[in-house]
Amino acid sequence: MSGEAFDIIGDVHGQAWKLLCLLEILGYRRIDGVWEHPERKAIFVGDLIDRGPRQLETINIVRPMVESGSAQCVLGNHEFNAIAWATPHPEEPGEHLRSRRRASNRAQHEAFLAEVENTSTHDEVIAWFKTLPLWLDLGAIRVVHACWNDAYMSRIKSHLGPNNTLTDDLMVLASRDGHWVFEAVEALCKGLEVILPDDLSFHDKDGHQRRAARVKWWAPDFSSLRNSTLAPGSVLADIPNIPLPPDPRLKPYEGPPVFFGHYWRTGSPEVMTGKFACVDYSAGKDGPLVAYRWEGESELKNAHFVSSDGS
Ligand SMILES: [Mn+2]
Repeated sequence: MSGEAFDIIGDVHGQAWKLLCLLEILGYRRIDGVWEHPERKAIFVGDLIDRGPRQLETINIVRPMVESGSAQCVLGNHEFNAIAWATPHPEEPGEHLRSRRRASNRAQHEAFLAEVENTSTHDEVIAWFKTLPLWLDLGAIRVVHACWNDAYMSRIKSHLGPNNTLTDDLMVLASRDGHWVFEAVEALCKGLEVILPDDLSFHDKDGHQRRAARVKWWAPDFSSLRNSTLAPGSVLADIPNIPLPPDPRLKPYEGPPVFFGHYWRTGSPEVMTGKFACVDYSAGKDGPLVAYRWEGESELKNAHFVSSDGS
């Protein structure tokens, strides 16, 4: 085996216990308070926080790994939202970049706030989130939270801080609905969506009605709206088998394998294609925490997934 070997770990969402079990299975050991592996590095795909029962413990496992060089971690939409929640709005006194007036915003962030609100730890954790890159391009593999998109990445790259981080100025623009920076960060951290035709809609996992569906941006082509859409089975059959409307955001991907999280997958872990692997299998709910053990291959394999349900 040449070069480095990586374990790409899915969205933890505060499930520290599942993470500890997974690190054990992967052969990591805790040395002077830091989990490390003699031959491998971990990469977290983001969404460390929200939902689960052990928010700070999760941070206190991952952050020392990142700071010691035993792991890297990209920014997930939940870390992005946490920064926006904590950042005063520059133009609207008393407001924040993510509105605290909306009950759903607080509800989504409640497990995290319950552990840190009104403590200095909150500020420290947010300051650390601001150091997380939007994506990692390691040459032989690439990692992003939700969607690899060369067009948005090349457009935003020159505005980013060191190590592909969001600057304070970009945080403001990324929180302004309709701004291109908002669109770019949404794409990378939440994926791409298309509006469904003919008034089709469905209810998502949180019960919200959706008129737009996530796109399988990893698809080899976009010739069928039904086959390139991540809608629930109940509505999928009603989505017509027509090509997607022309969309400059959607181009067949060229490059090394891409790892990502975000999609709350279920069932046994499988690569999307030999070039794409999602490592989010709903650990934030009742699913296992999943890792992909990468050993240098350019064609990803199902046999390389490792999971822990915390038992
Ligand atoms: Mn996510």
